[in-house]
Amino acid sequence: MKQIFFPCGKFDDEYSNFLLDDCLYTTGRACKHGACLGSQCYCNDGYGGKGCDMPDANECKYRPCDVFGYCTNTLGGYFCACHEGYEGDGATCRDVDECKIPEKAARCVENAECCNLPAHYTCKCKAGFVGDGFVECRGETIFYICVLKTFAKSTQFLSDVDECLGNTACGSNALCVNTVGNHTCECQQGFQGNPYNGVSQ
Ligand SMILES: [Ca+2]
Ligand SMILES: [Ca+2]
Repeated sequence: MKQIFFPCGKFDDEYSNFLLDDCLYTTGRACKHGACLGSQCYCNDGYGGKGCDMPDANECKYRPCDVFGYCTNTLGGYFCACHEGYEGDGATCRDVDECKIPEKAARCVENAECCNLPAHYTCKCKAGFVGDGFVECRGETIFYICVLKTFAKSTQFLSDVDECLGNTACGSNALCVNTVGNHTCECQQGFQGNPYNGVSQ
């Protein structure tokens, strides 16, 4: 409520009206059949107009609009409109299929697909791609290859045979060295020849 200066401590009916009805002070119009809150007159049921001084039915209380719409009461009538993301006359509202609107669908990057949702939409990466759909959808292929390579290596390691355990892997007098998945044959110091066939001093 606004501060009012009372000359000579006067407090007559005119001033008391200002105090009781802030709307009268701020807008110059009394809030006749309603409640004044923050300089706005909120009308009692059955009244309308800025000062709530006109008879008006609030049709909105009968919820005449679609569940996805909203109602605005007006003096002598009302109107319906749809919430954002819906289209129609308010009495009937249906979801907007943003994927059919070229400029919205174009926000989906390469390898993403547009998915319509109630009230909005999203961009989703296609199978085999990861990302948020709006900034990027990168391929998962490289990742898979790395995993497969690691898996193959570990499998190879686990299944490695130590050929050197048998005495037939290298030629006679040669040195056998086991490796992952294979082996090599080398000459011992002071020996000559092909270590795979046999060496001699
Ligand atoms: Ca009305
Ligand atoms: Ca939608």
